[in-house]
Formats: sequence, C-alpha cells, structure tokens
Amino acid sequence: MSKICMGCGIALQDSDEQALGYTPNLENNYCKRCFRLKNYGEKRIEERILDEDILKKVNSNTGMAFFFVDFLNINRYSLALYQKINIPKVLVISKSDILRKEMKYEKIKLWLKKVYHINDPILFISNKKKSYSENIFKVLDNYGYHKAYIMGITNAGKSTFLNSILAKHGIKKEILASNKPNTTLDFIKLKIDSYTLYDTPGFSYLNDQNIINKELKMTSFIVKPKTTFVIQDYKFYFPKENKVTFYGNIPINRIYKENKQDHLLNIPANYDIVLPGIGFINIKMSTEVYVSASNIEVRCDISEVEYE
Ligand SMILES: Nc1nc2c(ncn2[C@@H]2O[C@H](COP(=O)(O)OP(=O)(O)OP(=O)(O)O)[C@@H](O)[C@H]2O)c(=O)[nH]1
Ligand SMILES: [Mg+2]
Repeated sequence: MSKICMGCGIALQDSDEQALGYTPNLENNYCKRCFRLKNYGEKRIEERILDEDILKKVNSNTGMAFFFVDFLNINRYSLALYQKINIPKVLVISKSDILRKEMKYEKIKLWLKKVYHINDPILFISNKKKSYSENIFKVLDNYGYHKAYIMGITNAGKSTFLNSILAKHGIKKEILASNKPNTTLDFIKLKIDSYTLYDTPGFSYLNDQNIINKELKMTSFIVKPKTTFVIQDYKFYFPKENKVTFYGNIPINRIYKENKQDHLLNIPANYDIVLPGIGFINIKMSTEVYVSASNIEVRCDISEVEYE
C-alpha cells in the first residue's frame, strides 16, 4: 500500500504536480497542498470525495460511526446525511464550547429526539475544553467494537479531536486541521491501543462563508411592523409587530419599508428560523414572515420541548 499524506489522507505521489497528493520527495509526511495549508494557510479549490462515496465506504464496513456536527450546522440537511449511515452510530455535537450556558445538554438531547427523531446515543465534545474525548472509547467498549469512523460535517473539528486523542496517547502524529472547509480529503487510518479510528473527509455544508468558533451571542429585538431583517444574503420581512431573538455571531441590519415579494412563511409561536452555519432566529409570536430564500427550515425551539 502506498504511503498516505498525514494531512489530508490522499496517497502521496511525486509524478503529477497538479494532482492531489503531490510531493517532490516521497520521504515527506505531508503533500505539497497540506504543507502549504499548514504553513501558509493557503488552500485552492480542489476536487473532493462525494458525500455518497463517504457513506458507501462506511456503510460497506463494520464498526461504529461517530457523526460530528457543530450546533450551528444542526439542520434537516445535515441530519438527513446522518440518517443515511447504516452501521451503529452516535451523534456528536462538537464545539460544545460555543453553546450558551442556558443551553443544557439534556434539553438539547430531548429536542434532537423530538424534532429530528434521533434515537441513538448523543455525545457533546469540545476540543477547546478537552472534555469527553475518552467517552468514545467507553461507547466502543459498551457496544463491543474496536473500529470507529469519525465522520461528519466539514469543519466540525474531527481532525482536531483525533489529534487530541493521539497526543493523549503519546502518539507523535498530527493530522492537518484548519479553519477552511474540506481539509481532510480521504480516510486516514489511526491505530490507538487496540482500537482503529478513521478520520474521514467532512460532508460539505450549506454555508461556508462563516465559521463560528466562539460562544453564541444572543440579541433580542422588538420588531416594529414592516421591518426587514438582513442577515448576510437572507432577508426576513415582518408585516406585523413581534419579538425575536437572534442566536449567532454575525451582524444584523434592519430596514423599515414594505417588502412582500418574497416567499411567505407562517411561523408558529416560539419557533426558530434556521440559518445553516450562521445561527437561528427565535420568533416569539405566531406570524407571517416573507423570506428571501425558498426552502427555509422552521423548527420548534429548544425551550418548547418538555420532559415527559
Ligand atoms: N470552538 C471550537 N473550535 C474548534 C473545536 N475543534 C476544532 N475547532 C476549530 O474548527 C476548525 C476545523 O477543525 P478541523 O479539525 O480541521 O475540522 P474537520 O472536521 O476535520 O474538517 P474537515 O477535514 O474539513 O472535514 C479549526 O479552525 C479548529 O481550530 C472546538 O472544540 N471548539
Ligand atoms: Mg479533517
């Protein structure tokens, strides 16, 4: 088997400078692309393994899947990918340090179960706080597996997580992690004690303009009639007054004039409008909202789910 790049997982080669995996010297551990990304933060747009091919590869194997998604990328699109995994699986909410204190893990678990029908175990992991990284071994032991695929949405912190496990186990290898989407390009096999863990390429996400690695900010607004909120490329027009709270870390602009050209949504009280990768807007009172994008997801707010 040919040697693979420790950065991205692609087989190293010294024949085609334009192709992935190129290195001038096969003794190197990183290909030229990963060397440049690691040292200069440079990354070009490149071909990547298709989402279906990642799923096919995992589904045709044995072992467990740990699917990483950060809180802002929880939406029906990412969880539909999760549901396509056919081997025993665990949902991992990564970067849990971005959650606000009032967002309790138990409540989030209940919400994921009720709103997204997640019936598998759910773990919370923060590479910043180094919390719970050993929990995956406990889960593997409980299920009797020694092989795990660390999968999930791009930029969710999979490679960083594996690097912290490698370091903890005294293994001097480092996979490349970066704040750019699609850093890992192929499967990377890691032997840790009696376990085999695979780092895998991330699934592409809906919005790659923002990468939020800080605690979520919460901003509340009293909405006057005929207000449009502008959040990046999205516009939300409220014909009537309301109260809304935005969870996220990017600026919001307001415009006060009529604007009914867009898609009409009827939103129940205490529902959230989901802005994938950006945040969500909690709507206090049931209302009509005109939205600039079609196919916007609306879901019940975490505070609304009740313990039975
Ligand atoms: N706030 C926060 N940031 C994190 C955490 N873990 C990783 N990051 C940051 O998130 C970015 C992505 O990390 P990676 O480990 O490369 O993510 P990945 O899931 O391997 O991404 P792909 O290889 O593209 O699929 C980096 O800038 C990390 O520093 C975490 O627990 N909390
Ligand atoms: Mg990675």
